[in-house]
Amino acid sequence: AKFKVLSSNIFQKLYASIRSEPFKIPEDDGNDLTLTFFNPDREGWLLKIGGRIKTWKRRWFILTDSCLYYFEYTTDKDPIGIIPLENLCVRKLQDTSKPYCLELYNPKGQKIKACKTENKGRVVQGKHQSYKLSAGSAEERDDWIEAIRASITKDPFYDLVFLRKRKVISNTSS
Ligand code: 4IP
Repeated sequence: AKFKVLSSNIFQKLYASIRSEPFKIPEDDGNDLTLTFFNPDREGWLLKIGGRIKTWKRRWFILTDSCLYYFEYTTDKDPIGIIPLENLCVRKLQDTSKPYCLELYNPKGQKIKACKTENKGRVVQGKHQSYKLSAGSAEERDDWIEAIRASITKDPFYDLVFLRKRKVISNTSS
């Protein structure tokens, strides 16, 4: 009998609480990237040359979750472009027009998969064969290269595949 009293009391409380504050699915339109950029691996200004039209633009870059995002202003919420770093490589580059260059490229020689928002707000595919970037100093360039490399290899899938490969190798060799 005691149990009954207790449980009906709990149900009454539950009922009252749901009545006063109904269950609601939290509002989220899936477009809020604030959390994505909360604790990046690295961020800073870099110059970037265009894909087809070769103009240098100063852009704010954020490296996080194996992706490189670039913005016009540091305070912008939405990036102009997003470059997933999966399957890409990064290297130092000598360029005649800008100092301290680095390049993101696809070792298979294919065009880089990326997306960007055009002036009118339309999202289109990137048109870069490679991304050529210029840092403010040799040190910054080297730090970017290091951070990008670390971010690429931090990919959980990469680790998973790496571990499996190692397992296969150790199984076949024993
Ligand atoms: C643009 O040149 C900018 O450099 C763009 O950079 C670049 O897009 C365009 O490349 C290039 O044509 P103009 O502004 O002189 O027209 P941003 O988008 O940072 O402003 P990317 O793809 O580098 O973002 P193409 O490939 O779209 O022509």
